Amino acid sequence: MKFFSIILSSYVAAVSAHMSMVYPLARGHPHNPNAAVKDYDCITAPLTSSSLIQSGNCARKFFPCGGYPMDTKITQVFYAGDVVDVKFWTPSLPDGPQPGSESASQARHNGGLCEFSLSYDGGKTYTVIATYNQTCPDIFFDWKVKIPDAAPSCDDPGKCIFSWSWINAIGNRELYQNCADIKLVGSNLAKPLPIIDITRANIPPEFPNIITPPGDPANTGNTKGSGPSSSDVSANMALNIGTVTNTSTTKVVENKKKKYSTLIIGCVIGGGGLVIVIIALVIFYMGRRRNTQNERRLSENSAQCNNEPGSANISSESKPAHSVI
Ligand SMILES: [Cu+2]
Repeated sequence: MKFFSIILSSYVAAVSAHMSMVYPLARGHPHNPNAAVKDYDCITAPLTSSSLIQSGNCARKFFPCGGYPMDTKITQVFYAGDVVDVKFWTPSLPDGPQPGSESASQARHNGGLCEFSLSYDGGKTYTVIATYNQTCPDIFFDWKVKIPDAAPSCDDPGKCIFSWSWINAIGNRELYQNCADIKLVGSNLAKPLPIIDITRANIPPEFPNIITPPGDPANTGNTKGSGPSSSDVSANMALNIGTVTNTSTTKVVENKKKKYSTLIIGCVIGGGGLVIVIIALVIFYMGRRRNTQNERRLSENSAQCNNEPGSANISSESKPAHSVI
């Protein structure tokens, strides 16, 4: 027994015993059958800044995703609207939580701030889809994360990522991140999710903000904590991120069509009306012209009549030129 515990303690000492995401399976995770590399020693280590060559015994872990290559095969498929029960793993309890192991160290640093996010571009931009304050992470609990109903599909290997990032409550100021390669089946009518960035801190000079989030109120240090708070769970489940452009778009298109057809009908009616008005004007003008011509002809005739002898002199004053001296 003593021998076993010596072996166990040396194993624990050899690895960087912090936390990692085991469901969904992260890139580089020793349990991930499709991991391009399996990092037994340092999957749980924090990210490091460019000013450091390595972190403890671990090689430098770049942002994003610790610099691990994408999985060789993408087999983890999630659907829009799914509630994912995220699970964590720590090398000090390699077989997961066991009865009686609640007081074992998970190196969870009394929790802190966990953010779960989706990235559609391989970890450049993020949409945080769930936040757990104070008590996360902890291998003894599942952490519910809802894939937004309006999440668009993502089937571009290496680009579609389910990310867990963590800022620890106690200990060195650190930022942890694990990324799972996933395929996402969503609505084809969904718009790209809005950018809701993860908290980028604690790795200067890349992320110079130094943040210490509040920790688990149970203050259990590295052992089992109080788990996800009901207020965090309900807030995460109530999130409604993104938009699906189904009925509203169709309606907009229909309305546009309606508008255009009304406009066309209006134009036709208007145009027809204009033609009728023009024809009426032409008829009216022709009629008037004819009347004028008739009148002129009549007056010419009557003038001729006046000049003839014996005819009644209607207005002798108006014709002085004709008076004979
Ligand atoms: Cu640590």
